[in-house]
Amino acid sequence: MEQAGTGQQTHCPYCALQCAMTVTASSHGRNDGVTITGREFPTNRGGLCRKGWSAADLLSHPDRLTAPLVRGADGVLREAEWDAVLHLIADRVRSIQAESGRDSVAVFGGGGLTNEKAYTLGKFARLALRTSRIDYNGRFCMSSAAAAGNRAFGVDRGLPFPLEDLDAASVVLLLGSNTADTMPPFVQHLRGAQAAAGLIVVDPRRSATARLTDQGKGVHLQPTPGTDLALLLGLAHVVVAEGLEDRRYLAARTSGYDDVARGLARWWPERVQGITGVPAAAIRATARLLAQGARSGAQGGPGAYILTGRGIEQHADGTDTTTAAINLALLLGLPGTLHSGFGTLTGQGNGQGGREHGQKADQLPGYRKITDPAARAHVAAVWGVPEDAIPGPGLPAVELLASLGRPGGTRCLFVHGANIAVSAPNASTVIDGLRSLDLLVVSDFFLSETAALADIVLPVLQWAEEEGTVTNLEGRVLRRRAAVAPPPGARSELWLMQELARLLEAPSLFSDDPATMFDELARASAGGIADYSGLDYSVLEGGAAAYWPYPAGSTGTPRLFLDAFTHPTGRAVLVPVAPRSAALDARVPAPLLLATGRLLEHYQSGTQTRRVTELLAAQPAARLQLHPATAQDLGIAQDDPVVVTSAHGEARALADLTADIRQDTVFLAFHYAEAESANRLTGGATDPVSGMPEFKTTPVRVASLSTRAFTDQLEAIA
Ligand SMILES: Nc1nc2c(c(=O)[nH]1)N[C@H]1C(S)=C(S)[C@@H](COP(=O)(O)OP(=O)(O)OC[C@H]3O[C@@H](n4cnc5c(=O)[nH]c(N)nc54)[C@H](O)[C@@H]3O)O[C@H]1N2
Ligand SMILES: Nc1nc2c(c(=O)[nH]1)N[C@H]1C(S)=C(S)[C@@H](COP(=O)(O)OP(=O)(O)OC[C@H]3O[C@@H](n4cnc5c(=O)[nH]c(N)nc54)[C@H](O)[C@@H]3O)O[C@H]1N2
Ligand code: SF4
Ligand SMILES: [Mo]
Repeated sequence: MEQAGTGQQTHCPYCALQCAMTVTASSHGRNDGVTITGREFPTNRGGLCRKGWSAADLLSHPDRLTAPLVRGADGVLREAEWDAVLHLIADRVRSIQAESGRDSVAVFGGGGLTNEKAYTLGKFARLALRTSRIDYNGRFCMSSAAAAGNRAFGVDRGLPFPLEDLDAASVVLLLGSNTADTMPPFVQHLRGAQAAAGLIVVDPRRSATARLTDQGKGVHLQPTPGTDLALLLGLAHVVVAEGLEDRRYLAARTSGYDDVARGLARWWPERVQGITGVPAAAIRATARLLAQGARSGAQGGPGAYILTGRGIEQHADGTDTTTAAINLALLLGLPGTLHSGFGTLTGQGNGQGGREHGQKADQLPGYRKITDPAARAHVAAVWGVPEDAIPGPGLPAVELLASLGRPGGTRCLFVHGANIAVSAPNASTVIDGLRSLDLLVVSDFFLSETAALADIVLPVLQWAEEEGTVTNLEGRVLRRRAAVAPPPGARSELWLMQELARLLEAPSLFSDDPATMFDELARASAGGIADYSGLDYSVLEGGAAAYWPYPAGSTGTPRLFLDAFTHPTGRAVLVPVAPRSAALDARVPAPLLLATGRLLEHYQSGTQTRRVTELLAAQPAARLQLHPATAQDLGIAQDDPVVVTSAHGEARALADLTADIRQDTVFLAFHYAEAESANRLTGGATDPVSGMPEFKTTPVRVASLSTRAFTDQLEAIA
């Protein structure tokens, strides 16, 4: 650890941009006066957002958990000794499994965990708990993009090129992504496209990112939520109908063109306008703009990029919608070229690495499939166990959460790095499920809403208190460094997994040394898709630009696909997709459509940012964005308390009238808990391929609280 007073070079605790920062501890006292400064790095270029600047508050926060908590018979959580608590957990796990089988114990992980922790958690579930049931919050985040990327390219690395490549682009299409709020320093990389009048933003709201297109810098398309698939088919229709596709590229580098082109015939712009509300002329103009950028890129000039965010992915048809975006990119010849490309913007701090090393239900380290005999044999050899010691595939997140407390379902759950009581869909049902468990063990550094429901809470280390690696949105592996001393009483997650594994007599190595677990991860990933086997802490220490795959003897892969795609044929696959008619019908007599998402000032379930004074002061309460015309119809004025009701529940918020949103759409951020929780409204529908919940389009009714009280009275009288 660094001496007090000298800066430690590390990266931000929050999102996948992983901005580089220097954290300097004060020379007196623990963590008081820790300072954070932005550091020069190709992704953030010295910039940080408000969350990054204020992240030091997390380190010295009075709410910090510093001793394990155990719920007594009276229902109260009380401090206890580590040793006793770990024995208690091991005993309870053994007795629950003896009664109800190994799969009655489950694990829920997170995309914010370092690579070392995510890898160890997957191993801990399979070899110490001996359960198949592990999944994580990335299912709610990157799963649709991952499924679409795997299907088209044979690999899922969010950006298959360094972020700096975007700087030279003349056209960038951002689909359902609000980076101006969700990754503010990223916006620097859009300046080239803005200067060329080529920034295209697709969002039902005139978001901060959509406003970057103002003053002739580009185009904002504002479709009805959940209609992006039709919009993308419309854009692709124009490309094919006007002969704008890159025929040479399609013939040399792809398969599946004929089927997809045939299916596009039905999606002429006027029809698409009827579904999406985006004018046919704008669809044609956008397709031509993209094609112009693509042609320029193919000739070595400034090219075109298509990028997706959660706005188009977090739907029950998110995989097909992302596939439609990839098809459009392939028709234009963008992926796997030097001046153009396709990518998806990963969300959580280790959202990329966290989805590669085995905390997914169907996965082993190195992005291997748990059902693949060769993968199982390789990992079993690294772990030093017989292959049949590794369980088969478990349940994806939504199914896992639905199994909580059910007869024959899950009786015990370990949560590491997720606040599912706030962030999972249909949160009220999830909370009931958590309450009905025989044993809920939550590891966190704050008493999150999920931890508050636990039988046992384990206080762990955070970000600037421990060593580890994360893989940023570009697929680049970075060192996170310890900069301050942890509070006495809190312990590292690697340590507690090591101790529990020993008590549960796990047949393999569990070490609390991050470098040791990284080296094992590297070996386990060797020969896999996400191969880290050429990396270790000393390589990363040297500042190597470590883009995976990074097999032993290589220097990594900043740009994937330049020679070939990852499928055995070397070709990318165009997959025919179309809206399921049910999905379109469901929207027809639509009341209002609720879209959910993020604010600049808060992070995710808000466990961290609602505790930072400056951020809470800026956004203290849930606000429902709605159009003034809609508000007038409903008799709602600015700042009125409103109640939002869906088929799944209701939530409260303050009305925020803005002409920046469609009249048929309302928007609520999901950073708040309890009565203000957006996920009381979202339901259980999931994407059939990825298991992604429908977060972005929920039919709702909105009423002012006073009107609502009046109708309730009427109903009571009737
Ligand atoms: N400030 C902040 N930054 C964050 C996070 C955070 O919580 N707070 N979280 C991080 C994480 S984990 C993630 S995944 C990323 C997410 O980053 P983004 O994907 O940028 O974030 P969202 O706000 O979820 O959604 C983006 C936009 O999608 C729009 N949208 C909603 N429905 C639709 C639709 O049907 N179609 C289209 N085209 N657009 C739609 C919303 O209006 C919103 O502006 O952000 C990361 N960065
Ligand atoms: N309605 C709606 N819901 C959504 C979304 C949406 O757009 N709309 N977005 C979804 C998306 S994209 C995401 S990524 C999820 C995120 O949802 P969550 O998983 O709830 O995200 P966080 O709030 O980051 O929760 C992380 C928790 O783990 C703790 N933590 C942080 N680091 C560590 C660590 O290293 N170890 C341990 N043990 N704990 C740690 C934090 O204090 C916090 O309590 O939400 C999803 N939910
Ligand atoms: S953009 Fe993301 S990584 Fe950068 S400072 Fe903000 S939260 Fe941190
Ligand atoms: Mo996310």
